[in-house]
Amino acid sequence: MNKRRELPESPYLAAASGRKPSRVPVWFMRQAGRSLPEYRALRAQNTMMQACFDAELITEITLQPIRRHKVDAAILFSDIVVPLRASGVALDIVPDVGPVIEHPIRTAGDVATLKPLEPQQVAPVAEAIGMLINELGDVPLIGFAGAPFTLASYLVEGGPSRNHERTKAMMLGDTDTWHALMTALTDVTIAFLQMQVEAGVDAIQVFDSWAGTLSLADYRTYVLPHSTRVFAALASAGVPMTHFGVGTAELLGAMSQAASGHGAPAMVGVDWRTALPDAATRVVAGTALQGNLDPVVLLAGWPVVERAVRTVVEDGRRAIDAGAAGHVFNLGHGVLPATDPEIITKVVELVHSL
Ligand code: 1CP
Repeated sequence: MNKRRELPESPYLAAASGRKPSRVPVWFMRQAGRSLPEYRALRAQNTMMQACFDAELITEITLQPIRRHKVDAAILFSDIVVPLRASGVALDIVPDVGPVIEHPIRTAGDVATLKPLEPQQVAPVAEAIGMLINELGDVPLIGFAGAPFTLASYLVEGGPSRNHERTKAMMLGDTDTWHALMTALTDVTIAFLQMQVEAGVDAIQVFDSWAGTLSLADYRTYVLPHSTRVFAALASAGVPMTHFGVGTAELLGAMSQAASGHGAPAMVGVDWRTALPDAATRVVAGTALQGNLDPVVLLAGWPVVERAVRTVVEDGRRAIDAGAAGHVFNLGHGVLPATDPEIITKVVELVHSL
């Protein structure tokens, strides 16, 4: 049994589930975090990893953008590498860099050192979810995890990377090790998401941020079966499931296939390179779309922002006319640290007024 709430009025849950929302829902990837002075103040006293394993801090940082921007969904404050760290991988999140892995995973022997995630290793995250669903009222809480490919890219490269070259070299040149790594990471992702669903999150999003580095053929061969297993394992919860990546114009069909057909509502995240009505023709019928304002637009001054926001909302309506099950307004990728939080608040007000 889980503790899931019924939120029939939530515009986010309606749009993500193919029902008609009372208004266009809006939230922002990376809405919690570095664009907010109240976040920077908390982080000045705690490392990222301390924050990610402290239920009170997770709760407070998750709520900060809800109080400020009145968005239609909260996203759990955590990171895609949290379940890896919890299951015993030596890693840190380094300021202004991102995840750094102490011993990169490059051989079959390295893969064999990876251990399954036990739910009690992420107990503070479960505790925070329990506190959040009490605090959030009728705002839904989105849980998340990294998709196996994007997790693999950090483990194999040892940190952030531009070309993902060691990752792709293993994938293409040592396929047995690759599939063993992807299988282990798929298990970790499923365990992390199952814990979140049991703790009460109202929706989940799987971040395959760097999948866009792959050709469609390679994505289908080396990634799709593993990502499909993630969604298939989570579907029985019945919560909307979103699959997101950047630079995925050619992969939208395959990524929606991974998330669809398991019996739970499916949504695909679209970046700014693909117009929403075009994305609607690429995804599996019955899929909702999320996106797709270029995050850089938020740095270009209000007149530019206003025009671009109106275009995305209109494109969302045209996407629904073209067959999309719904539209959730978001950015095409995360909020950039330099973004003025007041612009974000104004975007929320504008989307809600349209
Ligand atoms: O305060 C700091 O210095 C840490 C900055 C930071 C924050 C606030 C990192 C390091 N992670 C996070 C939180 C985070 N990460 C959230 C919750 C906040 C929110 O969304 O409101 C989420 C959903 C993530 C997910 C995440 N982490 C992704 C997928 C989403 C995306 O943006 O593509 C990825 C790729 C990461 C890795 C990561 N963690 C942190 C950084 C800077 C990065 C990216 C590094 C890189 O460029 O490869």
